[in-house]
Amino acid sequence: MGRVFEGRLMATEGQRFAVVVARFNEFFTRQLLEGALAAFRRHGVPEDAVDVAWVPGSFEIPVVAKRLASTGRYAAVVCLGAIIRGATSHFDYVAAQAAAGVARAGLDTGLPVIFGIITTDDLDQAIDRSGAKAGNKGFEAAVTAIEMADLMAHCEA
Ligand code: INI
Repeated sequence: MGRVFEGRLMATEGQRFAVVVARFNEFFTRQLLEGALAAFRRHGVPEDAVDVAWVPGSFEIPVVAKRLASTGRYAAVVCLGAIIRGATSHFDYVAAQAAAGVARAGLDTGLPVIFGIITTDDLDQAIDRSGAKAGNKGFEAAVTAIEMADLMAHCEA
């Protein structure tokens, strides 16, 4: 076997992270943000090494994520939002563009841009994913950011 690249779940000293969080459905996104900040804290990232940008809705996340990813200041960018299905097809447009935009922000900048946007059929599913039965997707997204940041640093060496 050749080399194996694997990211560790501990942040390296000096690494900074950015979080882009949507205000829409803030009841849930605040919980996701709390989860993400707890994950950073518990994996050795000092509080002042995490910058947070609030945007109006999940549709606006990608452009800000790309801007922050382009600064060269961060090891990874975490995107947090809550898109909850309603009576119209609006959900599908917002969810599709948010997902595609987050992926593009990562590919365009070469930085890990993590998809921590929950997309749910109803409020119950949103509750489950923002700190109840199914955990906290914000926490998971921050852990993914730490792992990806470390992996990318190893892939360069
Ligand atoms: N934005 C969300 O983050 N979640 C939603 O569930 C949502 N719905 O359902 O409408 C939502 N819409 C707003 C959207 O993200 C933009 O802010 C708006 O369209 C202006 O561009």
